[in-house]
Amino acid sequence: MKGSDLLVAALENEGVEQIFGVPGEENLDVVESLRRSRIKLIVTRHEQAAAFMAATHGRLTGKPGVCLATLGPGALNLTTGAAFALLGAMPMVMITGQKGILSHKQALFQVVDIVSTMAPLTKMARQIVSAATIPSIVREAFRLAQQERLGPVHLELPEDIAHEMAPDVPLVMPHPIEMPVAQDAALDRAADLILRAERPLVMLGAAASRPKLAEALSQFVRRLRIPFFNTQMGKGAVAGGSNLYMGTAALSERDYVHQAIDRADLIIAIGHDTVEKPPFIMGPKGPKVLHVSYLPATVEEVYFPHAEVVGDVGPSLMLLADRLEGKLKNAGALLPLRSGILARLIERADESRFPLTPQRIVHDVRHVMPADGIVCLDNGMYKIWFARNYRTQVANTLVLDNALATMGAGLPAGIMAALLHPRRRVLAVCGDGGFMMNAQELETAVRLRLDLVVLVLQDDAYGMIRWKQAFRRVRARS
Ligand SMILES: Cc1ncc(C[n+]2csc(CCOP(=O)(O)OP(=O)(O)O)c2C)c(N)n1
Ligand SMILES: [Mg+2]
Repeated sequence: MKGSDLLVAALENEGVEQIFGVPGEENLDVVESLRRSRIKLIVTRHEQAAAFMAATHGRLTGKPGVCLATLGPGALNLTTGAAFALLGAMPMVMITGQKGILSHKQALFQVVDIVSTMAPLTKMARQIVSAATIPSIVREAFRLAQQERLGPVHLELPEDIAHEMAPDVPLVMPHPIEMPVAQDAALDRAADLILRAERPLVMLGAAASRPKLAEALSQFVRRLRIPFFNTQMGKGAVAGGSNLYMGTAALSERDYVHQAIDRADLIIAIGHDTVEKPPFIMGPKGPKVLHVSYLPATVEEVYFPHAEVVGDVGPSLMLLADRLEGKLKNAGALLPLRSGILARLIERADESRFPLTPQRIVHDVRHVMPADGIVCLDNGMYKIWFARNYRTQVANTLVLDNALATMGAGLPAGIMAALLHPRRRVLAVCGDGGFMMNAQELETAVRLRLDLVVLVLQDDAYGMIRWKQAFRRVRARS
């Protein structure tokens, strides 16, 4: 078996069904091996879009998406996607080609040190130097990508290693990822904090959006009846239709939802990841924070929890609910603020002026999207409005990036969502600036015959930047 055949067999062994990318000369063996496999190679019009698609596959399924590029220029085009997946904690495997490493007949033509380039952008970046190691390296890559904290990995397969005959090496079988549940002592301390709280509030952060967590989170909220809000990337982890939903923190302070945050004496932060623009700013005064997540909190100037529950979040939350259900006298203390906060969200939502108010756009999009329809956002001014005003009823139906916050990912993310869910309605919402950063992928969407709608918000500007410039001018005058 050739190295490339072994690579493709190892990818099939991981359940990979499609790979996104643009091949080059150095991937020819891999492309041939793919042709003879069950895996579909989906050619995109730019490698960056391929990486955005693969990362979004990881985000929406919990299983790594795979993308492919050639050496040098192709591989470099994956880097923004690598950063997108790293900051956004999206499992992804990137495979790139390279010139032969056993001889250098083309000298250094197109050769760039991609492994070093990828190192700070991934959880692992490795060159494969012998075909015999492919099964174990591929298994390790997938294991790492889908183990908390999820993220991207990179494998470089030089063309001579892809072409060489490999000895008969068995594949390594995957098994479910095991994760310990939080310790009793930590759960007891957390339960005590929550019992003593007078005005508790739950916050759902980015890691709360892990697809496998939706059911346990909803149960936790239903069992304890503590009102909750979410960060931008935690949006939709629990149905926003719930009568305990208090809003989304689209800004770091003085947003509507901060009326509740500022009054809380305990915030139970589930899955908060400090890659997000802070949903609130911790200071010496203010609420106590209990961090519940897969991994310990990263301590930052604006986030330094007082206690932690670390472990597999779903089962840990169930154990916490077992200790507290029916015992919380103050669970609903902040609920009276709810109607006032949510009322602000529908202000100006039916105004008929032109250009449309952002509130009207969000309102109308919600109106035409079915409950399970998926909206994928690019980055621009409108993202804040969608984050704050769009009400979600189903987990993972508003896909946005509040971590790298890169322009250009909206359309590729929408393409991936439409591929994964051909029967659900999918809408990509992009600014005119962000849309043009990957507009070429419209051809990919058409070629794939996807049922995908793209809403382009035309203001003939990089609106977000124009807004900040205006803000500065006003400040300079005053
Ligand atoms: C790749 C990238 N380049 C630049 C930025 C900085 N940036 C953030 S928002 C923005 C403007 C976006 O313009 P547009 O897509 O038209 O949306 P609008 O704000 O006008 O609604 C820019 C340039 C970015 N986030 N990502
Ligand atoms: Mg614009």
